[in-house]
Amino acid sequence: IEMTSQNLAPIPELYVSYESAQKLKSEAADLLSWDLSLRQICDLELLMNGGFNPLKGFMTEADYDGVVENMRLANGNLWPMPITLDVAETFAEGLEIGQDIALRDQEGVILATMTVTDRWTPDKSREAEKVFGADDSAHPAVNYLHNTAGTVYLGGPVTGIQQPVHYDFRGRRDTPNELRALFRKLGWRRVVAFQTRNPLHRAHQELTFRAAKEAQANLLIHPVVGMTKPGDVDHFTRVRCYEAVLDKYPQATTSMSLLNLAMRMAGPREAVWHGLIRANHGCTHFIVGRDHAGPGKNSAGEDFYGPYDAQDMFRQYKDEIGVEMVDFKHMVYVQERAQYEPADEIEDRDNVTILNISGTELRRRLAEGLEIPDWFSFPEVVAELRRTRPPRAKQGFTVFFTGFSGSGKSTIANALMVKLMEMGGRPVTLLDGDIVRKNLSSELGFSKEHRDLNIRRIGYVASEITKNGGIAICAPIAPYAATRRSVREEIEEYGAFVEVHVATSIEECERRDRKGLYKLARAGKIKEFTGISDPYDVPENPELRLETENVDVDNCAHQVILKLESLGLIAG
Ligand code: PPS
Repeated sequence: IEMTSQNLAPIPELYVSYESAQKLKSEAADLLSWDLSLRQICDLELLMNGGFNPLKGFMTEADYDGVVENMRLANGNLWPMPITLDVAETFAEGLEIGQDIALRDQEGVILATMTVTDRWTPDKSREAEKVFGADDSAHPAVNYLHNTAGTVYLGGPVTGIQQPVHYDFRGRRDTPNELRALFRKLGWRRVVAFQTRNPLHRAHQELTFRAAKEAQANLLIHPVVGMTKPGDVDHFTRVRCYEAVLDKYPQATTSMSLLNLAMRMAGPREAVWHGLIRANHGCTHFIVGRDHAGPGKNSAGEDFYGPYDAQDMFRQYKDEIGVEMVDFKHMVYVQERAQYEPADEIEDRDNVTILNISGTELRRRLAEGLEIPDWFSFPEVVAELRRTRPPRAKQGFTVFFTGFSGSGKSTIANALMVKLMEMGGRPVTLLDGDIVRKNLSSELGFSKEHRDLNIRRIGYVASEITKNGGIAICAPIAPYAATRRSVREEIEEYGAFVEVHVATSIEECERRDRKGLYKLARAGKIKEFTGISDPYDVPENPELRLETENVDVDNCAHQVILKLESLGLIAG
């Protein structure tokens, strides 16, 4: 593909002029407002700036159906990913078709208006099956679909008022038209884009450099800074790493721009989507690697997609995507020759030593403070990673007890706290069920909504403590698996989450009945009582399961300490 002057011409944006925007902004004070989620803000930004061209707004039902079923908009255009405005049912109910609503960021700043032409309740299981390949909540986007996204979708054209505000790396963010203008100015006629959500090490630098050489193109490092896979290295750290790596390319061949995309980890469909987005950003080539945008393992422990499914699908639609695929050469280090080589082109294979450090191994070495060799990465990158990922014994973490009322959670949690305080080193906070209900959640009852809210509050406080290097011990009932999982994800961004199931049986709890609550529950005097008249999802894979019958408290707390030691969270 050779870029013509035509495809570096500006692409359509959804913004109105400055004057119209001012007018719209004041008129919008009377409109019903929807406060956008973080993911919706990412989507809206790319809708408005043309990154999602040809979309003109959040999808209508007809576009959504086409996209879900066969990756095509109602007009036949290729588009693999639903871009929908999911809202709460209560919000949707109050709307009339044809009505304009204001779309606001999380501080209330109005970013756009939308004319609601469509409102429907999607079949989320169908969406999961068709778009992500399985209705399995181990997939981060399926989990989001079922547990975070609203139940009703709204569709309709968007009128852009202003870009979402970013205070970080402002000089590194470009709209599609800004990149097109840059390429025009630099005279870059062929540009190969590299999509990434991970820090770049030597192998990436080698492969992107080779890809650019092969395509006789300039290189655009185009990392995602919107939303990536839960647990990824935060984008602040990554951008500092990318900046260090930029210096390693021959001068003036390579540029970097940050993309505020919310990834879905949809493998093959995602690769096609990424290609369309890069075409909009003025690129001519796109690198697709092994397991592109892979979501990891499904709940049966198998990969969601085959390693080369993304490349196959990209090839299938290549004429419509508008960028040419450069398939990723898996690069490995050949010790005897002290250089990186494509894994499938190694000469004299039987007589050389091939070295490789997987992502998992890298995380392990960071967590344990072990050596990361020079052949693997750049010293500047390793230094950045060590700054954000200190060894585990210096990071904050959360111990999250869950179990029935009267199972012994609080007692064990208290004993654990005292033992940790005896050891010293990090501040410890106990967020016991009863304490939280007094200080944070005094207005809440025991409905599903209220319990979820209660656990989310605990999770929020624990994540802040973990982020700041402390130890949070939580001891609520926390009966719902999905809520526990979302708390886990929130905390794992900053440190370890150690789930401890206090597995005392309901019969034993009732027999002990320390607070006399079971008696009241049996008599119907307490409604929605966990284990009696309300559900409890038994944790499937807790880090530790404690049997408390015939085991004393000290021993239970000691088992937790041993677990923490084996996880490297406290020095042995
Ligand atoms: S939850 O579900 O996680 O929000 O519950 P939690 O905040 O841990 O609160 C549980 C304590 O509240 C008392 N209690 C009840 N528990 C369960 N179901 C009902 N309906 C209920 N009503 C009051 C009970 O004493 C729990 O304390 P623990 O420490 O768990 O025994």
